[in-house]
Amino acid sequence: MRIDVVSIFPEYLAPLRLSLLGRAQEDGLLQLEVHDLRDFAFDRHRTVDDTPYGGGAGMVMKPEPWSLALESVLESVLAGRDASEDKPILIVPSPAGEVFTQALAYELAEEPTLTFACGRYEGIDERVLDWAGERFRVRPVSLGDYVLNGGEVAVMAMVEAIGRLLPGVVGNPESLVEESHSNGLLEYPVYTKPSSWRGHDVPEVLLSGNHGLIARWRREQQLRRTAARRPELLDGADAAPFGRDERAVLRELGYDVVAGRLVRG
Ligand code: JCK
Repeated sequence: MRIDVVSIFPEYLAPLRLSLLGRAQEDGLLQLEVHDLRDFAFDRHRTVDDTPYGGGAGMVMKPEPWSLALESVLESVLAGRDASEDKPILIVPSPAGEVFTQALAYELAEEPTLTFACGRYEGIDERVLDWAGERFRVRPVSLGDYVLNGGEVAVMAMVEAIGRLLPGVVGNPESLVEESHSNGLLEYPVYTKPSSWRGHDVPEVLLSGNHGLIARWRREQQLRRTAARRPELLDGADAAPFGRDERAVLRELGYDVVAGRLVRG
């Protein structure tokens, strides 16, 4: 996969050259190209922002440098794509985008190229997205419901989540297979040696060697954690996957089964 990122802080993306994704680039599995938006601003001060029409606080990113930067990226991206393919994807991190999820990471990992446009200030002049829509499949995407200072941190998170799904990037692909079969619950807790540490013991069942019992205990932990930390993940969930023991735990946690769905009592 080829990934292009446009930013006024290209150095911000440097950590994407480290670790797992750094290795993926050395192995030719991932091509990462980071571009400086200011290289496409040609006035004396290489200006990329201006005051907002309609008033209000802060500054807005000017459209012209963005169009020149994206045209430049598009030229190299299209050179490496089949003419038969769809338009390439342009991801625009935005607090007003659809929320980035693992499902979206899987979807985007299928693409041959991804382009990311990192805004700063109060964001990018909206006309850039309209204009880009004629050349790209534009996806405004939010990392989550909190406010960042720009798109760079969101791109780091998204590129890491997508990059680790590319074939050959994760050393032990079994962990990816396990993940893809994950049941919509939070993870169970994990432990390693020593079995007793500063007065805290590993749960006995994990030392028992009884794999059936361990599997049941882990599922119960998943249910308890999900009910405590993310109860909305259980609301309306299909009850079919939960067996007798699990339904007993769910009842204890305040859930009932109504018409085959979990509901909080
Ligand atoms: C891209 C500029 C900064 C800060 C105005 C926001 C009410 C607008 C993001 N999950 C995420 N949170 N924030 C971003 C993100 C922030 C960005 C840019 C992404 C470009 N900024 C900024 C404040 C505002 N308000 C809420 C008004 C932009 C992602 N992905």
